[in-house]
Amino acid sequence: MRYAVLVCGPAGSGKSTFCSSMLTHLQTKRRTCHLFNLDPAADSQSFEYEPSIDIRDLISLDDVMGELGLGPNGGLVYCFEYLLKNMDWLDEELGDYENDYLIMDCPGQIELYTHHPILPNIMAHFLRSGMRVCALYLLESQFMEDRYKYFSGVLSAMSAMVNIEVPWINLMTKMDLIAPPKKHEDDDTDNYGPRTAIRTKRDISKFLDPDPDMLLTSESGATNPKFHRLNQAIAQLIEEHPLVTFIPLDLTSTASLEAAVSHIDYVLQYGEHEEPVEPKDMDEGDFAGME
Ligand SMILES: Nc1nc2c(ncn2[C@@H]2O[C@H](COP(=O)(O)OP(=O)(O)O)[C@@H](O)[C@H]2O)c(=O)[nH]1
Ligand SMILES: [Mg+2]
Repeated sequence: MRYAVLVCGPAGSGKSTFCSSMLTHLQTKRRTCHLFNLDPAADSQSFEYEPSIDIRDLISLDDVMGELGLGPNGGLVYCFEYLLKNMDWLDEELGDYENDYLIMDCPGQIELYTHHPILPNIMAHFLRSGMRVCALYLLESQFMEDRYKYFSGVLSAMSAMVNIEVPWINLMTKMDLIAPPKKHEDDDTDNYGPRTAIRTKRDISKFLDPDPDMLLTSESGATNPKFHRLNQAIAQLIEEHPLVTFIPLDLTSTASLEAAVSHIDYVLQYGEHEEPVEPKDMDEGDFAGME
């Protein structure tokens, strides 16, 4: 059985770093894993591991921009459409891999996830060739610092899920950067300021399992009723369609990476002949910064 994990998320969310960490981790577990670079604009120096499959071997963004006079975004779309027309190239590249994990590192352009047919088509192609697939959506923990930014991140994850219809896991990355001051450990107040300060474990769980009430503070109603109504509608959407929850990821902790990998294995039902293994979870307080 072959497995493909699509790593999505906005620019800077930690996709490439996660791919490297996952490759290192699987290698120490003696599992074979290959990197598939799907970013035609990737800088070679940014890879810790040489990609086994690389869209840049098929088409180069520089060539596309130079010869067709396209800008970087149009060029990117052109590269992907070119890949879709040349899927036999991909099949050839995939040729010999067996019982392997393929990790696909994507570019960060958000429109790629939310409304282009490109990634759903690639995933459908993998499914047709008998692979098991799943997608990850990475959002970085800085999104938790501002609740409006956070909910826009939740909505982007939601629309990516709806667009790319495969089993899906959301990861809240860079959890090592969330370290509340120790004196606030027992502070349980629900006193969100205009900017949400993360102070307790309970605060964190509201972001891992989105609590729409965070959008509904009286202050937004007082200042701008239209804005308040919009927030109410978004809160209702999230409440009625609780599609998005996040698994926390702190790459400074092996246990955290292992927990994320166990979720991915579970979703992929990794290991054909083995009994499905329930994913492990970490206690939400088990981050390096929260000891
Ligand atoms: N503190 C911290 N920084 C990270 C982590 N993962 C990635 N970064 C940093 O975030 C930046 C963007 O990461 P990158 O993997 O290139 O993101 P991409 O654009 O999604 O591929 C880099 O400077 C990384 O070093 C993490 O778990 N913790
Ligand atoms: Mg990257």
